Amino acid sequence: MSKPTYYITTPIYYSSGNFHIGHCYTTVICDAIARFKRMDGYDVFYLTGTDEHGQKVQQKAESAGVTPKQFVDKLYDQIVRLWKVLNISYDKFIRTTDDYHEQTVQKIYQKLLDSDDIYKSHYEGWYCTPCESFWTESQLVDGKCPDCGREVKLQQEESYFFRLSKYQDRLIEFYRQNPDFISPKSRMNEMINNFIKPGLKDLCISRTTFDWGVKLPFDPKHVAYVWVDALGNYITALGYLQEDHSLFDKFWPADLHMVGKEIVRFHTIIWPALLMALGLPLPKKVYGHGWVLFDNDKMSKSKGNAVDPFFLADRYGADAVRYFLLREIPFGSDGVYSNEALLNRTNADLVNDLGNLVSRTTAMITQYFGGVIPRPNGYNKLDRELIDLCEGTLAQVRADMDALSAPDALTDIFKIVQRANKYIDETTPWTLNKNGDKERLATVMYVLAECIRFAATLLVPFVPTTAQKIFDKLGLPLPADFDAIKRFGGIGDGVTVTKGENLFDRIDIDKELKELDKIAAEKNVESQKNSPQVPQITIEDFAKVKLMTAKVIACERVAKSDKLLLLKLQTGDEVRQVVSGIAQYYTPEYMLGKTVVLVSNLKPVKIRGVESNGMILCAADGKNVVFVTPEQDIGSGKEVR
Ligand code: ME8
Repeated sequence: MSKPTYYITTPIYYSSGNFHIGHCYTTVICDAIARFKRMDGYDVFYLTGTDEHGQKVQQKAESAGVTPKQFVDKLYDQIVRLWKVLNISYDKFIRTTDDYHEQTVQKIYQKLLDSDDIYKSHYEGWYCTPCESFWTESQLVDGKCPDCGREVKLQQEESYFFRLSKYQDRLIEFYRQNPDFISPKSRMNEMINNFIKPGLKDLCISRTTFDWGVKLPFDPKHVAYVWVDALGNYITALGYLQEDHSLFDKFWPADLHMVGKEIVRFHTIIWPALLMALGLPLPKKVYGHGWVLFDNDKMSKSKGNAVDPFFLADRYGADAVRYFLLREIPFGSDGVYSNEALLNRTNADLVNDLGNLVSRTTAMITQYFGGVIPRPNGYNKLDRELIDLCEGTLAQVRADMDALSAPDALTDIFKIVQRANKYIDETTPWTLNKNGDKERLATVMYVLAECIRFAATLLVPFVPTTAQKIFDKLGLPLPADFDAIKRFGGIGDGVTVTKGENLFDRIDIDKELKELDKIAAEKNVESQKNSPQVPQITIEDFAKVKLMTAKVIACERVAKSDKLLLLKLQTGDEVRQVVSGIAQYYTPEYMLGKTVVLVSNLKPVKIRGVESNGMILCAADGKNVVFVTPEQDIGSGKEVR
């Protein structure tokens, strides 16, 4: 009989920055689920990958002075290395720059055009470049992106639209018939109340202001909207619309799209509607997990609170990191990362509970039985309690994993570990030895070895390296599935244990936290050393710069440039023209009537053959550029100092 299939995906990761411990969360959870399902008899396909197109990547590559492809290649290398370090057992890694993916995205667009799900029009909306999302005025929060709180800019362009509005009723009906489609439940209400009820608008799904993307086959000056390109990965990776579509036939629809809560909207509204338009079955579940926070803020590289997973895995081992993420972050809600929490968790569970049980048991079997696990001699009531616990735990853990709750699964597995530690105290094997009660001692040792075997088998999906080490110590092969723990009593004759090194070394937490602070301070000094020194200037130096307010009275794009705007500025009675590199951030229409701050005594220069008399002041953070404006209307031509 063929095995049931299970198709699980992570989102594909943006290739625009370094990866932090928060990023590892989705992938580690999916890895635990995928490994669990494999051991539980499923034919699993676990997909992950990278999201490599879009304006953000193009801009970052430009600032780094490399091509977008060179830029994403470097991040691809980094993430593949990270997943290797963390032991992520994906079956396929997709890159949106892979040829087969790009070609299939083109076919998808063509199919949508042919079925009249796409039409050409104009778009005007508020665009958040970091999130690659368009928003309507009413969706903005304090005029900023509702997802990330950053600046948005008004953009207008010729675009193709997907008839999303047409699918509104079908989506609501689908949710009604599949109440578990969006999990946790609270996210379902969020989607319906915040997005569906106000009315779905058709979705702009092509861009013309940059070209790092999949070109539309029927209008190549347009590139595919990154989210359509990215969401498509879940089916292109399986061979959809390709010659070999056997994986697609076997695994689609997906059993689980695991995503962070901020991208549930894309996966539960846009993605199902696109699939409906393509005439494909919809995924069975989208789970929106919470965030790993740092000082109660979402961890992110740009906020400077990112924690480096390479460093942590190297210092404490990949399994300590995996265990922390799986056990400590309450599933479905946000959880906080701190070095202290990681070290406490490691010491309490991995060193004290698990490490102690394994080292005490192997040491006693070595001391009392020359290392060979003895045969049991009949079980008493106390033993039966442990046997029942072991035999009942798989069903319990399976139920936890069906509810996708790794923290509960680990809590249940550790009940065996904790119970077995208590059993050592209750049975006092050293007394049995002293009293010469070898028969009882043999049973106690056997029960303990079996408890370890049960716990370690169940731990394989969560901490695979540690589980392997435990099986090595027990002198048993790593089990490939859970069949081996259906019945207590699986350890046969003549199995020899080795005590060897500790599974985890105890951490002196106070000392280690000080050490980590020292390392962080050294890193800080290092990065400051590497940043160029800015020379100090005197007030006289500064006085040489003549700054004044100026009103934009006309504005247009500079021909053949997608970066430059030509602004006509009123400064008191005078009018002058300035070329500014803000076309990717502001439209000419938006700039009209705005007051800017002008560096008025810059020597005139020609930019792209157009004379520029001065420069307008802008603030930039590497992603966004915003112009500086007086806090109140003060008129044009006023001195700024
Ligand atoms: O969203 N805590 O990619 P991404 C928990 N390319 N999870 C976090 C996190 C944190 N602090 N930071 C990031 C994208 N993540 C798109 C997806 S799919 C068609 C396109 C999670 O690199 C995040 O929630 O920003 C998401 O699940 C994953 O990392 C990738 O995020």
